[in-house]
Amino acid sequence: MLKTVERIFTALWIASLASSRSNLDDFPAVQNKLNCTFDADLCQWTQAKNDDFDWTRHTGSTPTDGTGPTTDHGGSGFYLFIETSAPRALDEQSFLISPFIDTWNHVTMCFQMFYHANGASLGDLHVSLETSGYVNSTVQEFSGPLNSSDTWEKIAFTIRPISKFQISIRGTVGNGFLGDIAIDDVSVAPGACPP
Ligand SMILES: *[C@@H]1O[C@H](CO)[C@@H](O)[C@H](O)[C@H]1NC(C)=O
Ligand SMILES: *[C@@H]1O[C@H](CO)[C@@H](O)[C@H](O)[C@H]1NC(C)=O
Ligand SMILES: *[C@@H]1O[C@H](CO)[C@@H](O)[C@H](O)[C@H]1NC(C)=O
Ligand SMILES: [Ca+2]
Ligand SMILES: [Ca+2]
Repeated sequence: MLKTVERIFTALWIASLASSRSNLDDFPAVQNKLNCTFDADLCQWTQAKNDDFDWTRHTGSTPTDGTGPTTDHGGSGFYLFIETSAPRALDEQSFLISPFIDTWNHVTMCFQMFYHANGASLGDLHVSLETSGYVNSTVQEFSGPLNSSDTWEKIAFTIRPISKFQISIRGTVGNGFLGDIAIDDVSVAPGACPP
């Protein structure tokens, strides 16, 4: 009797291990969840609802002269930006959130994104990797450096998640309407980011 129960539990344990292994995202699945040019849509990224406003998907120049890009990073597609004209106010925030990624512990990958920060009253751009589960905290983050040149700049940081995670991109409104901050071409590649 005991032996049978033991066997059943062992079988159940092996089955659950096998199913949790097959549920993990392999690297192509991770890229499918994170890579996005924003040219057609937001891919699998979503607009947070419990924040102050949404990212705007746009092509060409932003509506306000003196801020924002004139084209997307690719040259003719779409990008996302925070429109900082009225009714936006100082320190309001918008979050773009990736799907949850569940992959092998300590898998190393390089997260890359382009941003454009041009204007006299820029707020802040903050990219963070958030874990879920036991600890609800930011484990890796990137902030700025923003500057006022009319160019697309690259952000790249190495990710080594220790559990299920998602990436959150936060744009914050600065002190005025010349603060459009744009993002484009989010992607992830295997291995650490090149130095
Ligand atoms: C974890 O973060 C989420 C999203 O910010 C929040 O809704 C939730 O309440 C947090 N949970 C805990 C235990 O802090
Ligand atoms: C802005 O970015 C450009 C391109 O990377 C760089 O050459 C320049 O030094 C930066 N300016 C400031 C003030 O950080
Ligand atoms: C994701 O982006 C990486 C880096 O740019 C690229 O090498 C890879 O082919 C892309 N994968 C998918 C599924 O789009
Ligand atoms: Ca684009
Ligand atoms: Ca929002």
